[in-house]
Amino acid sequence: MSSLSESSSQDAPHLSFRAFVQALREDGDLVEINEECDPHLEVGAIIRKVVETNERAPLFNNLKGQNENGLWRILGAPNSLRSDPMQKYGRLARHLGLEPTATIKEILDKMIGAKTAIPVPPVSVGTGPCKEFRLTPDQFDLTTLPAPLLHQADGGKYVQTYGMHIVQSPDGKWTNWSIARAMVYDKNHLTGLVIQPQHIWQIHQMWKKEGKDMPWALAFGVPPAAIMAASMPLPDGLSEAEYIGSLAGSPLEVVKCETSSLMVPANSEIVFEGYCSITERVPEGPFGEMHGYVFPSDDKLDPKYRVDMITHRKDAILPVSNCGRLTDETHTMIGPLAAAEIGFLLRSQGLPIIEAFSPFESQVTWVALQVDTNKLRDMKTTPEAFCRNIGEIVFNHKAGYTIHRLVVVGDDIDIYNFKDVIWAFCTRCRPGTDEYNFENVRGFPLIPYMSHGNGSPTTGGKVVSDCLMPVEYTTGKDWEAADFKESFPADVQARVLEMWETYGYTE
Ligand SMILES: Cc1cc2nc3c(=O)[nH]c(=O)nc-3n(C[C@H](O)[C@H](O)[C@H](O)COP(=O)(O)O)c2cc1C
Ligand SMILES: [Mn+2]
Repeated sequence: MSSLSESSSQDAPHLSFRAFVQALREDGDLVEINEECDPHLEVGAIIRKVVETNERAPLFNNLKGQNENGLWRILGAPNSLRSDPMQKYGRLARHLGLEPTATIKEILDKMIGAKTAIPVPPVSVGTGPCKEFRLTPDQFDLTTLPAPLLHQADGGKYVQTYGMHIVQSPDGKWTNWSIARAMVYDKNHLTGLVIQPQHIWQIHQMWKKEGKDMPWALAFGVPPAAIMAASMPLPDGLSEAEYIGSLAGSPLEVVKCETSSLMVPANSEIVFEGYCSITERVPEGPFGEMHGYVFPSDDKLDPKYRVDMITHRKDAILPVSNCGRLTDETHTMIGPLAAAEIGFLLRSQGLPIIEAFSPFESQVTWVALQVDTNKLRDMKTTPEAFCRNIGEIVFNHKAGYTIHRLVVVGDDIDIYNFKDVIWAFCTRCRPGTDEYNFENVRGFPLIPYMSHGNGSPTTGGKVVSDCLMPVEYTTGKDWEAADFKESFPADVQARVLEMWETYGYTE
């Protein structure tokens, strides 16, 4: 058994949230704020301004309402973008033990690569840093701890925006780790989203059938590799903990909860333990959401969580994602990770999809699919059959839940470059003729045109936009782009580049 603060094999930034914060500090990607900040809107406003300008992540060391053991500090924007174009995805890369210059393709390839690796299950350790302090309900009050009010119209203090829910099927065979938001309800309760078809919802349904409340833990400041997996729509029945072991290259250390048999990452910053009710629902939201809106008059009920125990590290750090307009964790993670899973799904069904990405400019409601057009021609298919097939597969699968438009493009389009994607969409996809609508599939109610639009909030509203030209299905590309790269012979291009500065241009 290791002592509480002894160093372990888990000290790499992608395996320890504390080490991750240190890596951001060393990368010059952290602003430590030692002035007292108010979790009532001030912290939220700072994080919002940070993510809207790709600024460095704020570490709030001194929060109004912090207790004597430093419960808690806040790290804002834990997985947003960097302004340096060479390190745009540096924070995501640090989550996975990659160099901060990694491209988004390298990051997503790493996430996908773990899918075919041999699972490495977590190892159970006797204790860990998350057990330094232990608080029973008479020793904490969630309403006075510094949970942030993130947007002025939010219906509560969203303490849970970047923590990981840990729940298990009643037969103990499936342990799911996932992010879903939750706010403070009263001194020892939370309420949060448990929505179909998410795995936390699926497991909640199983407990409902058993007639028992669902044992639950919520771990904040978990190993960064774990939070990436917790945000990816991995297959039903797959325990994220095993996936992370193969992703990280070593097993993750977990430790038993004080009040249940659930296991939590041993070096978590903070752990809430308790139950999620199968009967009681209380008002939750509204919340400033990932598509960039809050509807102040929204009112709905969501399950109530009871917190029976809090354990935490000294000077614990609560990670906070303040979602809304671009670019925050709900964009850098939800869209790209779903896209990666969608690409994998289509390839596993034999479809010639090279790459998949969700452009941020679509507020991550689109996924662009790059087609290998040589293989497409070998299929001797038609636009309608091909696009209908893609839509049927993706829109009837959980991985496609949040995505409402699939933009199918040829191999001349760089799907990571929105300028390319929107060019193909605007010039190759004829409105009406080249679009295949899906009205009998599950929709994503969080999108404003669903929840507050003209149709059903939960069904339909999805489309496959075919940006392949008809010849790409038959004889191949018959055009040249009217641009520098495709409309000039190589020797002319080379001379122009060579002479560029002599002409009087810089760079
Ligand atoms: C910052 C952040 C916040 C999220 N909030 C929610 C949420 O409130 N509700 C939800 O169902 N999914 C939310 N997600 C998306 C889920 O984590 C994602 O769909 C994941 O695949 C769910 O896990 P599961 O596949 O095990 O069900 C969020 C993701 C991130 C990165
Ligand atoms: Mn899952």
